[in-house]
Amino acid sequence: MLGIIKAIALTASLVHGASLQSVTGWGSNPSNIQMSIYVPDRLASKPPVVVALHGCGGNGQQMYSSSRFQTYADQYGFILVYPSSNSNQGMACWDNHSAKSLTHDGGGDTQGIVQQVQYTLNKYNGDANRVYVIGFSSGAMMTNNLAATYPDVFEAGAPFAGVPAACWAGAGGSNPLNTNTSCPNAQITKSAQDWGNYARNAYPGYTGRRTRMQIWHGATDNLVLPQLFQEELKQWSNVLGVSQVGTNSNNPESGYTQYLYGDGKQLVGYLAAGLGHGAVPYHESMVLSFFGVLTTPSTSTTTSTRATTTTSVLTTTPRTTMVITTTTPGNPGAQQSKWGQCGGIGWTGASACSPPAACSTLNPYYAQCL
Ligand SMILES: *[C@@H]1O[C@H](CO)[C@@H](O)[C@H](O)[C@H]1NC(C)=O
Ligand SMILES: CC(=O)N[C@H]1CO[C@H](CO)[C@@H](O)[C@@H]1O
Repeated sequence: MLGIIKAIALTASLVHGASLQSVTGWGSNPSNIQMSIYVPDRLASKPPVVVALHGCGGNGQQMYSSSRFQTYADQYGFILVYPSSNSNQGMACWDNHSAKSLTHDGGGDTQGIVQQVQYTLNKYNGDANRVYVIGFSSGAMMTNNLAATYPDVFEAGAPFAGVPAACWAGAGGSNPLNTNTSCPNAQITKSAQDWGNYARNAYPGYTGRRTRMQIWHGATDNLVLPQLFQEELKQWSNVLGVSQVGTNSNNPESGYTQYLYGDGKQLVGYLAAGLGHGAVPYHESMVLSFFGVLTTPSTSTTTSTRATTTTSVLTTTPRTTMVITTTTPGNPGAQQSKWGQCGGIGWTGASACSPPAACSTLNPYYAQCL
């Protein structure tokens, strides 16, 4: 009996062989950010690299545990990079407003993230033509900024609840606690041409390939208003040179409206009725198929001896089968400030919010002080 239990425990540890690892020494790191990486046991021979960016108050670990991208990495052999931003006044957000971050090789967060990508490509012999970025909220804003500043690096991107590239430009700071919230309040609206110019000006003189975009937003997002979804579409339709051909309701599922541009391969948007900030699920398989990474690797190399056992077991026991019951209690003594995380699976930080903010469960993985 004991033997069986031991065998099961051993199998479990073999199944979850790969894990999130923190990495140092990956580059000059101009803005003091951090890097974590998830390298599946069974790696494609020239693996694609997908960067996943957290929202304000989060970090790479939280982004990892609040999404299921790694289950697909296990299956398809691509690498995931989870950067963590430098914390700003106790609240870690991405620098989405400064000229440093809004300029190609400007010495800001965008450059640091690209250094993490270069490190990963070099170390694992990755495919430089297959690098992608996905992000939520502040991370979605960075996704747009990365598409503007590094179209040469990112082949496609998927922002969830973001704003157009350079929407915060000139705000001097763009923490949601700031007084100047013109951008997320949709007081900055521009023509497609003007938004396009903003993106192009992030990398003057560049004439190469542009980042394809799949854009997601909740129609009742009252932190980053849904109008910003339209502004993002305007920006990328101009940059990518594609026009809207129509909308399709209940696509990909009930309550979602698809905004289709051209054949949908360059630009497509999904607006989710009745969903607020942080409530739109990542739709990992749609994002990853848009990127084009859900193809079975032709050849694979093993990074550890665990590899032989993982494949078959993982397909039957992905993390997605996790049963979601309650919000993790977290640390009851501490208080989280407004917009910070206050619960969710794997969360061990503060579970109370500084009044008048109250803890609101946005999805099983993420509760936020609102
Ligand atoms: C507020 O921020 C916007 C950019 O988001 C900027 O254009 C505007 O000048 C800023 N307003 C003030 C008063 O600083
Ligand atoms: C809404 C949002 O994420 N804004 C962030 C943009 O970047 C600045 C600078 O790091 C942050 O302070 C904001 O919170």
